[in-house]
Formats: sequence, C-alpha cells, structure tokens
Amino acid sequence: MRISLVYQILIAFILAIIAGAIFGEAIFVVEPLGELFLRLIQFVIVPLVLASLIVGVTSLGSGKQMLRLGGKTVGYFLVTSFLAVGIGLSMGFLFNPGEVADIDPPTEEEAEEELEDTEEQDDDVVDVILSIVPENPIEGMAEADILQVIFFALALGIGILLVGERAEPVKNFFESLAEVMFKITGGIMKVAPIGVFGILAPVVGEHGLAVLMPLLVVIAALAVGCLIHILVVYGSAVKFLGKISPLKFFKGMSPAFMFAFSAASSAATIPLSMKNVQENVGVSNNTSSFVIPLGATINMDGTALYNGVAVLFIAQFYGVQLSFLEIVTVMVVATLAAIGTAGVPGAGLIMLTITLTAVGLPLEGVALVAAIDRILDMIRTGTNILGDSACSVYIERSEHKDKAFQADKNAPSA
Ligand code: DAS
Repeated sequence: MRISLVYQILIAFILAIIAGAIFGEAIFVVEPLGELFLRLIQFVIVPLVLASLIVGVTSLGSGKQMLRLGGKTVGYFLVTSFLAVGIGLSMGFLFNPGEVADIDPPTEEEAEEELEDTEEQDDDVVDVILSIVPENPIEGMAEADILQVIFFALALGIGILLVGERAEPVKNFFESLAEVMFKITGGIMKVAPIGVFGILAPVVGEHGLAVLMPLLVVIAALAVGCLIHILVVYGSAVKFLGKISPLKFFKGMSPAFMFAFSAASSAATIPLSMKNVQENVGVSNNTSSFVIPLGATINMDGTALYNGVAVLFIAQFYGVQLSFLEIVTVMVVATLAAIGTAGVPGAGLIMLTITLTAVGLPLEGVALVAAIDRILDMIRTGTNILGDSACSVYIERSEHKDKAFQADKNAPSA
C-alpha cells in the first residue's frame, strides 16, 4: 500500500520529534541526511526557477501582459504582508508574551554576539532593491541569488518575446530544460521524508522539549496569528478572488506546507510548491512559474506577522510602551523589509533587527527569540509558501478568467 507523500512527511516529522526527544544530541548522527537532502534541493532550484520562469514569461504573450501580471502580483503581496503584520501585532497585544515569559533578559555580551552575525547581513530596503539587478547573471546563478536569477529570467523571457520567431530555438531549449528539471525534482521529492527526518530530529535533540516552555506563549501567539492569516486572508483570497474551494487548495498544498514547515526554507520548497499548485490545485505552469519563485523570494507574510509578534514581545519584556505612530512604523517597515527577506532558514530573525531599529527597541531582544527561532521559522515559512500559492490562485483566475484551472496541457509533468 503506497502512503502518499504528505503522510510520509508527517510520519517522518513525528518520528523526528520522538527520536530527538529520546536520543538528545546523539541524534545529530542523522544530520547529514537532512544536509544531503537540502543540497539535492538547492541543486535543482536555480535551473528550475530560470527555465520555468522563462517558460512562464514567454507563454504570457505580449510584454504589456507581463507588466500587468507583475503589478497585480506585487500589489497582492504587499497587501497580504501588511495585513499579516497587523494580525501579528494584534496577537502580541492579545497574548502579551512579554509579560508571562519569565526568562532573564540576555546579558549585554550575549546580545552583542547575537547581533554580530546578523549586522553584516542587514541590508536596507534600497540596497535590497538595487541588488536585484545582477552585475553578472552567471555569478547571480552561481551564488543562487534567487532575486537575480528571477531578474535574469524575466529579462531573457521578455527578450525572447520581443525578438519573436527568431528566438524560437532559445524558447524551445528552456521549455525542454524546464521539463527535465521537473522530472529530476519529482525524483528528489521521493526521498523528502528521509530529508525531513534528518533536518528535524537534531533540532529537537538540541533544544529538547523543555527549552520551549518559557517561550511557548510566543510560539502560540505566532501559531494562532498565522492560522488566522491562513484561514481568513488566504481562505478568502482563494474563495472570492480565485473562485475555487479553499478546502481543495489547503489539501492540495499540504505536502509543500509540511515540507516548508520542516525545512524552514521557502526557496527549498519552490519545486514542491510548483508541483502541488499545478497538479493538485490546477494552476497553470505559466502562472505558477512566475508567481511561486517570485513569492518565495519577496513575499513573506509569515515573517511579517512574526515581526508584529516579536516586536511586541520584546517591547513588553523591556517595559517599553509603543506609541500609535511607532505601531504604524512597525507595520510599514515590516511589510517592506519582508521583501528583503531571503527564502532561507533564519532570514526572518535578521529582518527583525530592521524593525526593532526602526522603533528604537533594544536589539538585545533579538537574542531572546533567537533561542527558539528555528521553531518560529518553521511556522512562518509554512505560512510564507501558502501565501505564494494563494497568490498564484488569484492570478490564475484573474489572468485566465473562465479558462482558469484547466489541466495545463503544456505543463512539464513531474
Ligand atoms: N525561513 C524563511 C523562509 O524561507 C522565512 C523566515 O526566516 O522568516 O521563508
């Protein structure tokens, strides 16, 4: 009897928690399994995003269509991220995590070293936007800088559109490359449960279950906030904008959600998100190959929501009262900074320093939440990838109207 991928991942997830709790740090012996799996995923991401995005763009038709599509997509991303920060702040006020978490504030030097390794990665929003344009596209691909790969793919796709007929061989090349990459991805996904076990068991082995106690309220506030955002914002977007059943959407996206939750990386989930949204939800390859990679890189609703919760937790913990204007500042900064967050583990923690700085909160607070960042990252990353997929449902309906959600004839089968 074949157990479907989502249940295999779920079983691996539960076994990882049990094994981590039983064997503690000894479970680190399985860490290479997780490392190997993530490397396999990283190996396909750049060629997959490049080829599928070029295929997506070149099948969009006129350049005008591209601009309209990009505008709609980014507009949707900003609105949902802004709503997410609002929900995060509301959870912070509701759960009051800073009042109940009876842990000692980090010492000066603890906070110092925590900040050291986040400082140099801090980019302000202008730098992030400028860095999207690659000085050398090959270097951008070699460094797996997804934003630069996306820029390169968009440029190539639009170039192919503008050249027209004579660029047919280039277009055909990328179409077959996309087909090959999807086939390889499908093969790699078969070992996802082993990868998830190798990623997760050491996390539980290191932190144990007890360490979570004092920060459980922060985790609960984030989890409830993300659940509300997923059910209310994404459920409504899928139902009223995409005009498809939210149940079908959530069920269809569950393997990708489980994987994103376990791996805490939107980038690593791109292949599986695209596979699920195409095969289980019916979003066309054109739409998904544009929206999913872009969303996995610049749309981080879970991370924006986490900012709302974490900023309030730290303010409460240090007894700082935020003014209305400071709350609005947090909402704007967290929404924009979410664009700069990379789809890799731990990126949200770096973004938090931008928001804390914007409202003058003690940066030592970063050291407080760093201890459980991996757990928080799992929740926000799972939310992030659902947000990207919900956007692709809205774009599919908006671009294809009543012809939306047909099984995409020319989609590369996995
Ligand atoms: N782990 C990031 C992602 O992959 C999110 C974050 O760190 O906030 O989406």
